[in-house]
Amino acid sequence: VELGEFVAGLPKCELHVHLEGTLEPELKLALAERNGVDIGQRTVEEVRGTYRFDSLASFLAVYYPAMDVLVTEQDFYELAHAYLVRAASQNVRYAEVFFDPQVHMGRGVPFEAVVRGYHRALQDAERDLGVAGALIMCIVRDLPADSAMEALDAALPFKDLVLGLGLDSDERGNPPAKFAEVFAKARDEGLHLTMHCDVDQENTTEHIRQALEDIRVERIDHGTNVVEDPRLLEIVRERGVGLTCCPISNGFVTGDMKAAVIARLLRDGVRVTVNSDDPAYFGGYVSENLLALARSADLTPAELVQLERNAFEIAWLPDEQRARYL
Ligand code: ES4
Ligand code: ZN
Repeated sequence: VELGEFVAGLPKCELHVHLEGTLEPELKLALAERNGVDIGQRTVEEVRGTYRFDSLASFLAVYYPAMDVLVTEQDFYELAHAYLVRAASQNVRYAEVFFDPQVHMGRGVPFEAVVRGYHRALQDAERDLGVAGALIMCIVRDLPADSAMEALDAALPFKDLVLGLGLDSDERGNPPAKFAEVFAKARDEGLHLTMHCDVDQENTTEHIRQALEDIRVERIDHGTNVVEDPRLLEIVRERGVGLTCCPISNGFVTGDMKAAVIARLLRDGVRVTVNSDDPAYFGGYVSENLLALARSADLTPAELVQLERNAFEIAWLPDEQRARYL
């Protein structure tokens, strides 16, 4: 079997995808039109022309303004539904998906509209597409800690619809410690915890240390710089902390897919996984990420299977549901 076919057929679990990062140009233009929002471009080609990224900052400068087109519960539903259709077509069976409520709340969109739209899409996908899923709300780390706490408080009445809390956006000057109180409260409320420790950011190993030792997250999003500190790597192994890696995204943000380090961690038995991050912007869903990694690091089919086993193992699933996938 050719590698592309093998990847296509593999049952998959995606744990690191930002729903707002799945907004394809066609839907962006349709929502802009429907909501009377001027995004500055009128064709798919013009929209794609703005997708020139060589750093996290240059990506975020395109990513956040685009969210203005998302206004009603139905808009959020359609965004998540479109992602789930793509995921199902790639044989994704289970997905834990991120969203950024603070960005929407900051534009006057109620938390409830966001979470109900996304949740309804997940319910429909489980029934109609055979993809199950759950929501992880992310704190936008370049906003103040007070804003993060407000977002968590807004989420608590909808706690049944939110599985976990994450941390994303611009890492520079925004360490995990800035949100210690918010994450402590989320833990007390029964939420699962993860945080982005992006590849090659400033103070990256200190951020990984804070996430592991001070916040005690269960997973780290990206996190491959852990190889630079043997003590932290030992904590990751010992606790079975999962790393949700995104090779194509890493390629845009750092100029390097980090394929060699992801492969090394996989071969060393660390629970690394492969994910798409912002597929509409970086041009690859989970299958394209698996294929890019496999070609770059010469992965075997058995190693690709292990990547998906890792993902189902670190997913925040009840054991009886997990058993159905493993
Ligand atoms: C993100 Cl690539 C990346 N890094 C940090 N935060 C993000 N949110 C969406 N994509
Ligand atoms: Zn991410």
